[in-house]
Amino acid sequence: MSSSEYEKLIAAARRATSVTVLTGAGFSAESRIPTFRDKQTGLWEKFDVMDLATPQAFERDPSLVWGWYEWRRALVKKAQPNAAHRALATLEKYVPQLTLITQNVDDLHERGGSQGIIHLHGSLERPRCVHCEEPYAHPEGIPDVPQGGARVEPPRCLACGCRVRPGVVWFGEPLPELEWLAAVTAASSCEVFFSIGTSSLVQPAASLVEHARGAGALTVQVNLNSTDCDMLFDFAIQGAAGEELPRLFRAVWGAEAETPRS
Ligand code: BV8
Ligand code: ZN
Repeated sequence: MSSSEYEKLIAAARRATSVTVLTGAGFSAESRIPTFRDKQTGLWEKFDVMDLATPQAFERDPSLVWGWYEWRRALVKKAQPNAAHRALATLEKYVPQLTLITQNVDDLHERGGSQGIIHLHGSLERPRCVHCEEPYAHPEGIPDVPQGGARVEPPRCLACGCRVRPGVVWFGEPLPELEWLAAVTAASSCEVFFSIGTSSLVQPAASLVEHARGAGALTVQVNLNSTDCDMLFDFAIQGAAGEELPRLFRAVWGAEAETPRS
């Protein structure tokens, strides 16, 4: 993006009092959490995400799928929120109406200090019974899954004895209604819509930018690479979220991200 373009973005965004942000797996990449586009490693190397993140996969091989989620949960537990998480959390103090919508199932936005996060695709921290939907509480501590991954037998529901499943939205499953409604409302009523760290390939989350455009919002994409949806955005900043967000939020709102609490 040219410097004059960047100045235009700063001037336009500065007037905004309502901002909606959609984040994807790229937001957690600088916390060393692999994205969906990254090649899988270890036991998962020969599986496509689509072969693991579906109800059919869990039905077919519950230990393989539960092991993959426990391996991912261990990665998140060992990870720290990055500069992008902190910059976004700080922005809440500068923008009167800031809504954060995430496709991510990790809790790094929460641990980075953001509030009131809309999780469109569920959370690793909310497993539930596959049959009676009874919530299940993970045991304390970091799941003990070997580096290369392993099959792990899912725990059993304390209420009915059926298997516990990850609390995420799998491909082919509907998004949680209230969260989706809140996300569409926030995208359709903001002055600036940011889409950060997402390949914009997964629906219906990727359609939120259309709702924002339809409502006349200024649309901004921040992504390490260009995506197939670049042309849907008024501004497309190519760079790492951990570098671009602190820079942009400082330039627009004078937002200074706090130094990480030790
Ligand atoms: C639905 C939870 C309907 C699980 C996820 C056939 C049947 C049914 C549905 C469909 C179908 N065909 C298509 C669909 C729709 C389907 C879909 O979109 N498929 C895609 C593959 C085409 N959608 C669904 O199935 C949805 N449900 O449609 O239901 C319905 C209605 C009523 C009744 C029944 C059914 C459900 C979709 C949710 C799937 N679950 N996650 C889990 O996590 O395991 S999606 C998963 O992908 C994650 O949430 C992830 O966040 C999300 C999207 O990926 P991204 O976040 O964009 O991550 P990605 O790796 O792709 O990209 C990372 C980006 O970051 C890259 O662009 C990279 O350049 C950038 N980046 C990297 N580093 C950085 C960076 N950017 C900035 N800074 C950096 N440092
Ligand atoms: Zn149950």
